[in-house]
Amino acid sequence: MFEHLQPLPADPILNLMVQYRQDTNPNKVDLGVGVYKDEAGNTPIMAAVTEAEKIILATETTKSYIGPAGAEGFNHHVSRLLLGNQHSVLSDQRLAIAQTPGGCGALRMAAEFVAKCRSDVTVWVSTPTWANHIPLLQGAGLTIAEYPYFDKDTKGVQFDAMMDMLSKQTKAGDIVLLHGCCHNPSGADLSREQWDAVAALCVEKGLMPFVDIAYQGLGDGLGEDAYGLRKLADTVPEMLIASSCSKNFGLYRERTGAVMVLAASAEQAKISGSLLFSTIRGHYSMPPAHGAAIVETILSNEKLTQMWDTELTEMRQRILQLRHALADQIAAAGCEQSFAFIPEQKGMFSFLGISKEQVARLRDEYSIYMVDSSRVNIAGLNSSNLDYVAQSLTNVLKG
Ligand code: PLP
Ligand code: TYF
Repeated sequence: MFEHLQPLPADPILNLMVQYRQDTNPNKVDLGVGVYKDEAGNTPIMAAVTEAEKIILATETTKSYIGPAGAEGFNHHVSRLLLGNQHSVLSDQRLAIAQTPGGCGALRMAAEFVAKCRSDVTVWVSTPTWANHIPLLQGAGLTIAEYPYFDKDTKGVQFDAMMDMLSKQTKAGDIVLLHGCCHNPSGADLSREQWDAVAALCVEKGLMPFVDIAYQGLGDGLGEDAYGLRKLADTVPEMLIASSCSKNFGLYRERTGAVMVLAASAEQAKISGSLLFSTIRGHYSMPPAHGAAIVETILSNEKLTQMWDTELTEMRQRILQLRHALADQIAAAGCEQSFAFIPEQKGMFSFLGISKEQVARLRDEYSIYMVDSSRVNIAGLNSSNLDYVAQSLTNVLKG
């Protein structure tokens, strides 16, 4: 049965973690996998999470099964965190929602759900997009096409080319995958006016938006980062959302996320929910409980919500400071190339815009790790390694 199998390549991002761990250089710097790090280079458990865990430990009475939709309280709070408390989608009961194992689980369940609705659908993804989007969507049998997104020259969004492609090459019923905020891997986000235009185009062309939001609160703020998602939910009749609590609650390994289907009516939302839950049953039956219990405990308690919000704000501000500091330090190191675009971008990632060979030199000669595309995790920088990174990059760019 297994003799004919050939080894497959490892996840290029997760594999960087392994390489980094094996490196014995005391100056090594990890700018690879997208996890938040503090000034000491640690990925801490948020204080609000620890407090919530104490409450859960003291009050939990059962570990009995829960069901494919997961915890109702978690779903209630997460839908409000994303859509806002007053959204008409909620009062009109046009939402079907399920707690999922992380944003990946949400993406895959949304894809499987779509494949059951219509197998001939095309999902349009940005060029580039998060590498995992491709296997998660293709694994459900969906066809993928790409729309232009990141502009290597301006370091922003090629918005005219994106709109041109989406208006001319798509057909009604096609799905457009959009990063809700903090685009992974480029850090280049749509402006509010651009979100408005995308929403109008979706209505005009009958396209269904599918928003992947994994960094809410790490760009401009919790509400600010949901602008595009809320605008779409205000505008279009149907929409999909995959959300993740991995980054903004620091719950990575607890696998906590949610999938949402916004339907045209309450009746269709109910039927969509039944299809979604049946899809989940066919994959993993029901999600793990602990991460969602933490999020529910935080968001249902005013004091803990405040504590979490304060901590998340500190994380966001630290990333922004690092963005400025990196651009400034590279300039101070005498680099001819400008990196002034870095503070303009959002969230954890930016492309340095250097070649694969230069990325390899930084890794092999300086023990600085980043994804081959030159994507860096800004949160991996701190005051002890910033100078070293800026100087090493400048050396490599000098040739
Ligand atoms: N979507 C994007 C764009 C991501 O970067 C990530 C990774 O963190 C996810 C979704 C889902 O992550 P997780 O499954 O860890 O919640
Ligand atoms: O892009 C990143 O680094 C994060 C973390 O299979 C991640 O989104 C990377 C790879 C993966 C799952 C999560």
